[in-house]
Amino acid sequence: MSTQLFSLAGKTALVTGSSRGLGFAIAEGLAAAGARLVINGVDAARLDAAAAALRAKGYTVDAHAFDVCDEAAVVAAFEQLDAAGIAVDILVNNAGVQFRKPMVDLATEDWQRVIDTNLTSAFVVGREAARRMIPRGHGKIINIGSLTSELARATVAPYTVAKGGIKMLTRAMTAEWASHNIQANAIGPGYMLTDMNQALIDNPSFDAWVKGRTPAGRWGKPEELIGTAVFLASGASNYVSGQIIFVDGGMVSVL
Ligand code: GCO
Repeated sequence: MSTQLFSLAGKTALVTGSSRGLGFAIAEGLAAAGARLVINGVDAARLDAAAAALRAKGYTVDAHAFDVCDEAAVVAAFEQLDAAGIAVDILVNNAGVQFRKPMVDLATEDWQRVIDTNLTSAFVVGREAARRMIPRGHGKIINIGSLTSELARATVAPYTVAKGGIKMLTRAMTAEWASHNIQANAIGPGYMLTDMNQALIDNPSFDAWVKGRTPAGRWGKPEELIGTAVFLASGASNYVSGQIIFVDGGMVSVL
């Protein structure tokens, strides 16, 4: 099989929330497969450091600091890309936050913030990207879900609901955009070694639970998402849409 099938040469990928963690790993992997990068985050200094690290590896990187929850900022960012002649071929909706608290103690404003960041932003950024992909006749959208797109855990209700919504938003995008040759799919990471999970990693009983509950017997590494991301971003997946691929060491498949 030709490796060209998985090449992203000549393509531009926008990865939201890519100054660190899963987003940074996915962005680096897409660049290694040939993509030009547009990276994003809310912290300009952290984003510039990420851009410098990626450029040091020879990748072509534009950095756009904006809050995916700020619709006006998202629209302005796409207008800046338009003006610069940068067409987004691949969108990775990765930006997200976690907030752990039992629902009986959860303030509605905290619920809403997680839903807005993890789900609504994927709709808004996806809509702006699709408005440009449709006339060009092609596009790839990769929404970052979670094993919590499928399974619930106590104390992370808004995250779980948002990630469940990501799974169905991916199908809704397919329903409306597959006819325009836009493939929308999702990746469902399992328990990954990221800053967002550091409190869990450092908790000996939670660490033991993850290792016991995960058939692979370990936490996942962010770079272990790259292969699935490149597949879904490439011509190898032109007839795949509406799917969520769990990269979770087998957790959602086994009791
Ligand atoms: C938690 C974790 C999970 C992780 C996991 C699923 O508190 O249970 O933050 O929600 O994000 O990697 O994607």
